Amino acid sequence: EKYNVAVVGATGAVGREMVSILEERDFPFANLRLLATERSAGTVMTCKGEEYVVEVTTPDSFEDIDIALFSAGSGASKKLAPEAVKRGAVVVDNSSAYRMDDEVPLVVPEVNPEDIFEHTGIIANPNCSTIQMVAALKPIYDQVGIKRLVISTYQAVSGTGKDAMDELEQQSKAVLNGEEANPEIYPHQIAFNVLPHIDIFFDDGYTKEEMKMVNETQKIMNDNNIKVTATAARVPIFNGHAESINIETNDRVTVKEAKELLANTPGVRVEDDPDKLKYPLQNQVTEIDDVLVGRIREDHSIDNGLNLWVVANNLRKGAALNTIQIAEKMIEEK
Ligand code: A2P
Ligand code: 11C
Repeated sequence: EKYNVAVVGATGAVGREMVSILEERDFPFANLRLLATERSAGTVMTCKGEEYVVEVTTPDSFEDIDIALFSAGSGASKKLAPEAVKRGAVVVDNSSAYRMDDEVPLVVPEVNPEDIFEHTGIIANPNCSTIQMVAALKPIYDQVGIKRLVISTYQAVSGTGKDAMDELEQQSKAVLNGEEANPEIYPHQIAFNVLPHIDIFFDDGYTKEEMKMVNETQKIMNDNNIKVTATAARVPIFNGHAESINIETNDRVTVKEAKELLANTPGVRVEDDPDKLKYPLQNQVTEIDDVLVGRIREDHSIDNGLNLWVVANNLRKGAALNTIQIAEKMIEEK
């Protein structure tokens, strides 16, 4: 069977990856509609050897569409996803608009694939930093249980979008030339700097990005007893998120056991050989779809604890790839 597929936000940092991944994985589409705003309408993009002209997104864009992949920000999803559903499409949404909605499954196919089939029109794709974390945690959770997580993230500017990638490039050149950096997308200079600030601040001092890691993790793992606390930082890297994850488990897991569990998990690759200076690196994941895990150590400060360094391509596993894997699972069972 073939499906009519729309990509909303096709010209964005994630949307472009979606179009490449539909081609790479030979997604069974009959027709493909690439959608954005008037800013990029008319842009020609290719997929599986065919050229497609990007169109302005309107409610009628979803006539005859079976699957609509959204990555155009939560404003666009709030406005347009219901229009797509009304016209019979299933929406897989990469924005934060619907993630915590009780009606909407929030899915990482390696963790909770069964939730896909509970959808009522919309399936949400989690935040990038949550996806790579839960993919690595799932085998440990299943084996020994997880009580508490303490996370620090080191997130690339591609998470913000293509304008932020341009800003990092321009500022880096400017600073090296002894010129002013002129922040526009971020509130401070991002080149040669680290900003402990991603998304908006709440009254209690946490950012929305940090709270996504708390709430989304509990929802995906279907366990509100997991305690989670996070600090999310933006680093001057174009693509690839890293995170330090401290895990307090219910029962002890040794380094050897943890390595074996992770090595046998689809979608995860262990990169951990300190003797050979081998550990996950952000500049490694441009061409790698797996979630890389290394620096696996027992936390000697508590009875049952583990430390991990986890790296993944935030535009692919963190966004476009996970979205398409959800769509693949959904149609696979039919
Ligand atoms: P456009 O290129 O026309 O601005 P990024 O996250 O890299 O900034 O990309 C955002 C993507 O979402 C772009 O493809 C952008 O289109 C698209 N987009 C933004 N707002 C809307 C909207 N209201 N409706 C449809 N697409 C949108
Ligand atoms: C970032 N995690 O790196 C964000 C990007 O909730 O989908 C994705 C925001 C979201 O800035």
